[in-house]
Order: sequence, then C-alpha cells, then structure tokens
Amino acid sequence: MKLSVPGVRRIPAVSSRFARVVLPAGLALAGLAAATAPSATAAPVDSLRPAQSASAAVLAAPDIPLANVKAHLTQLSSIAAANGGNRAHGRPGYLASVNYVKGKLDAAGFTTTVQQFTSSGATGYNLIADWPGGDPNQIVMAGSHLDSVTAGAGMNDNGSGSAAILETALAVSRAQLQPAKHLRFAWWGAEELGLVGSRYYVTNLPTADRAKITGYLNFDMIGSPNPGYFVYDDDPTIEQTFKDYYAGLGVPTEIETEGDGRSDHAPFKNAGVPVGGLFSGADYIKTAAQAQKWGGTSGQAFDRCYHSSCDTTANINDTALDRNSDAVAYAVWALSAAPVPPTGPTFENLTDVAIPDNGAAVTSAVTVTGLSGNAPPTLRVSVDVRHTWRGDVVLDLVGPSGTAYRLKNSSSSDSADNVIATYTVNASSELANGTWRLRAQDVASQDTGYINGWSLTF
Ligand code: DTR
Ligand code: ZN
Ligand code: ZN
Ligand code: CA
Repeated sequence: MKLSVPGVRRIPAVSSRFARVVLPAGLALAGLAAATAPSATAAPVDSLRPAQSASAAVLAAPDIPLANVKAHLTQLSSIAAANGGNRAHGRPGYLASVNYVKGKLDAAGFTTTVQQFTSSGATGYNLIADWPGGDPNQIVMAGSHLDSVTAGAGMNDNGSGSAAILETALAVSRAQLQPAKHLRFAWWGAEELGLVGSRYYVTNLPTADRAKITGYLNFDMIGSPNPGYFVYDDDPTIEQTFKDYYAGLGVPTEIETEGDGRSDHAPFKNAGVPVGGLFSGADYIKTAAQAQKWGGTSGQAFDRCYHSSCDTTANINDTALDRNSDAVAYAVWALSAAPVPPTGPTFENLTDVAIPDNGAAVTSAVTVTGLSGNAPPTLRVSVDVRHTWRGDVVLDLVGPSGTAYRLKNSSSSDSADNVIATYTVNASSELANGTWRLRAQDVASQDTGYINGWSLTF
C-alpha cells in the first residue's frame, strides 16, 4: 500500500504509522562505508536478548506466506516422487532436495556452503547459508534436517521445518534485513540416522566459532496433522521469545520435554550453545486435555504418519505450519536485531518520486528544524523504495553539507524486489538542522520503480 501523505512531516518521537514501514531501529549498515564521510557505525549489540518488546518485534517480523511454504513442500514432494519415493540420506532424492534449497538461496543473495560427510557408506550433505552482514561474533542460527526416512517423502518430518526456515531466509532477503547479529541457516543431512549431519557440523566447527553462536533454533516437525504447540525448554531467552509469539496469538503452548536428544539441537546444546525450537508432535498420543486447548483428536497421535509412507503433503495441518512458520520469522527477527535504542524525533517525506530507468539520480528532501547541535553517530535512515530487480538501485543519504553517505550499492545479482530497510549512519559531522536528501539512482536498464517514502530518526 503506498503511503500517500505528501510533503515533509515531523512526527512525534514514537510514530506508530511509519512503524509499519520501518524495520527494527538500530539496524546497522552492512559493510557499506559512507561516501566521503566517516563510515557508518553498527549499533551496539549485547548478549542473546530479544531486541525489542514482544509487540514491537511482532511488528517488525513479516508474515511468512503459507502458500510459499507449501510451494516448497510441493517441490520436495515432487523430488521424492521422482527419486524412488523418498529424500533419505544416501539416496538421490536427498541431494536433489539440497540442490533445490540451495538454488533458492543463491538467487536470494545468500552465501551458501555444502558440507560433505560420510555415513553408513554414503555421502551426506549439510547446506549452510549465511546472510551477508551483521556482527560475525554474534551468530543466530536456524536449522532443520532436510532428510526423510526411506519409507516416504517426509513432508512433516521434516519438509515442514525445512520449508519454513527456507521461506524465512527468503523473507530476510526480500526485506534486505540488516540485523545487528549475523544470520545463518542450516539444512542438515542424515538426522534420521542419528543426528549425523548436525553432529558433524558441530564437531568440525572450531571451538572459537561455536562460541560465536548466540543461539541455535531447531525446527523438526512443525506441521503435524493433529498438532500440538510445543516449545523447547532449553535456553530461557529463546523459550520466552517463542512463548511471547504464541501469547500474542492467544495460543497456549506446552514445554517440549522429551525432545532433548531427539533432534539436531542436541549437538549444539552439548557444545554449550544456547538452543531452542518448536515441535508440533510425532507419534505420541494427544490427550483429552490437549485436544481441549488445541483442538484436533484426542487419543490419536500428533502425527500418525510419523516415519511412514503416508507422510505426504496431505499430512500437514496448515494452521500449525502457518503459525510455526511465522514463529520462525518472529524469533529470527527478534533475536538477531540490535537492542532498540531510544527513539528521537523523526522527520519523513512520503511523496512518491519516480526513479528513471538507467537514468539520472533523483532526490527526496526532508527539512529538519528545531534540533540543536550535530546529528548523532547513529542516525537512522528508514527507506521504502518500490523497485523490481532492486540490484539496479543505488541509494545515498546526502547531508545538509552536501556530503553523501552510501546506504546501498547496486548489485547485478540481487533480483529481488523493493528496498525496505533501516540503515544506521554516522552523521555526526553534519549539523542536525537543514535539508537532508535521499538520493536514488537506477544504474541498469529495465525494471523501474519509485521512492515511496523515507524518514530520518535522530
Ligand atoms: N526425532 C525426530 C522427531 C522427534 C521426535 N520427538 C521429538 C522431539 C523434539 C524434536 C523432534 C522430535 C525425527 O524423527 O526426525
Ligand atoms: Zn524423523
Ligand atoms: Zn525429524
Ligand atoms: Ca532498471
């Protein structure tokens, strides 16, 4: 929806309206030095603490479209059908699954790595995907095992988790999220043989690198047909983050107690990494009390197709998959963003400005008045640029002095749409009052767009 209020507006210190466009404040400029001015600064970051209150983080994380998650399941189902009916370790369906997921991530701008290992005489593969930027010494990881058992396609176990974190990763790319912490996603091989892939990853990760992982989030079976809503009872901060999400939905949760050694969070936990996760249930039986609070069928397994050939795309509860996919995004956004600094006055301009295709730069101006002294070293620039193939677009902030601060470079590979992001710029050499400009230029032919709106928060 285009924000159509014309002209420059100063909005009070905390603006709810513009918040819909602005991602969590304090997100750092990822490695782009400001042009001809002191470089941008990363927002201060501390331990594994959700960056914002539950309600604010819910505002920042996007909805994960269920249709997109199910489209990934359909692809994984087709892969199984074309490869002997499964996606098991050592079978062609597993490597085909890895290649599907990798292709999506490469196209979205992730740095992917395929880690090989051997188990039961067959080659196994872990797929690791890093989102460029963020503090490399504070890594938030989300993982799911991608392999199925040999009996079937493994749609709930664990296409559900794999598809949910894939779509969350793609949402990170669509948002051009620039969290304070580094984001890493992982799809594990040979979990069904005994957590083999994740154990191999953790074992081969240098101790110093393990210590950088501030949280590992595990998602194994999150779309069970007779679902429960279980939260791992491991790291209290991660556990609370998920509980906050479900409290926001008014959905009761239970602690997942019997999962300790039963999925890919176990090797991380054993290595001292804070872990958490979600689970919708496997072969255990739903009680009457659980059916009372969650619906579904008491006296029946949460997933009666667990490790069976009937674990197909029909073996998924859409509500559980939708809620849990959104919970993945909520936790990834909340646990990787910087702590929200106090918000000062915000000035915005919501007038659309067309960006000529492969043409001259255009600007949108904001006149700041009523402030004293210089701008802060953590000036937050929130932009909303609608543009297909956003790799065409270069964005700069131009201060009252005329100095340009690079916000976003062009990219020949970033084919995703729109730049909706918040950058932190060290503008302390600029007087706060004066005319500031967002400068946009399309530097490649085809694909066009416009500045939909932008703001400065001091
Ligand atoms: N071991 C997982 C399924 C599973 C069973 N219980 C739990 C508890 C928590 C997470 C996962 C599970 C598998 O078969 O892949
Ligand atoms: Zn399993
Ligand atoms: Zn599983
Ligand atoms: Ca273009």
